[in-house]
Amino acid sequence: MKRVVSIQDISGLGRCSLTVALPVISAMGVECAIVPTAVLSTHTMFQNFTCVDLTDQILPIAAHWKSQQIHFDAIYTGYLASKEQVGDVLTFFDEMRSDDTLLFVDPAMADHGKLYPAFGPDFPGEMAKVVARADVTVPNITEACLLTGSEYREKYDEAYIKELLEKLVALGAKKAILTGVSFDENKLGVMGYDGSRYFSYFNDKAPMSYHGTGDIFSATAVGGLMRGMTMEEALQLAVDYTLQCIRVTRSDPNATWYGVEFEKAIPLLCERLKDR
Ligand code: PXL
Repeated sequence: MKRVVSIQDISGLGRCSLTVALPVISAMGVECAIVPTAVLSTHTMFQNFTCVDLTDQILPIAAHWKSQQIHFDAIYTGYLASKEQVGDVLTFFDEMRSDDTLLFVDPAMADHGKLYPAFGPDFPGEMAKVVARADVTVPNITEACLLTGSEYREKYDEAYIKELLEKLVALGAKKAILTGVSFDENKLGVMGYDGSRYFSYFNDKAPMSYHGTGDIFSATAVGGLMRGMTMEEALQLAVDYTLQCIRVTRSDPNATWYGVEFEKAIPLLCERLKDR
């Protein structure tokens, strides 16, 4: 069985970061080890959330695992608790990465044109150092703009997206995938670039956006890659599963007011992986 380690926060209530990565990656038949970057009561869009930063645990955890000769097939990073943490995450890469370890970086820090509330304006510059090391990075358009110092636009064309992708690859990422891309009001998906070729995949656009769906997308893409899918297959599955999570949530009149009910859509993941 492949083994991933996911480095991101655990928000105790609500479906995001590790409370999504763990169940989704496990359901895909891949082991998911974790390094929690912080423990929060909820994600940071809630008022008065609690937060304990675990920066001081990252390197001791790496040292212990190294002493046990633990091998990871992928290191998947998401929400980091502070800019001070970035240096330790980079050291974690140096310590724990083998030649065959995939570095998957979701620079989760912003959406809809704005940084998340816990971060100051200097955070994107620090996150860019993590992105620079990535084999695969999956920012949304807001994050890509902040990482590359580009102007954020709500309305755009393919040339704008391609330019963002080229700038992300110029930062050092081997493959860049922009999420939440839409060239047609009824379609939403991803566009990627590996330094020589562009690729894209779109499915239906749901009428509402939900918090935490970026984390569902990333966890699914990591799981798919670990199960031997090509990048394009893994991205297709990630787009389709994320959409299905939104659909099952919307179809339930008693849906909770927060997060998507990804649990109900897990059968889709199993179905799409059954012949692998
Ligand atoms: O889903 C991204 C995310 C993860 N973790 C925390 C967050 C957010 C987005 O707001 O606040 C703590």
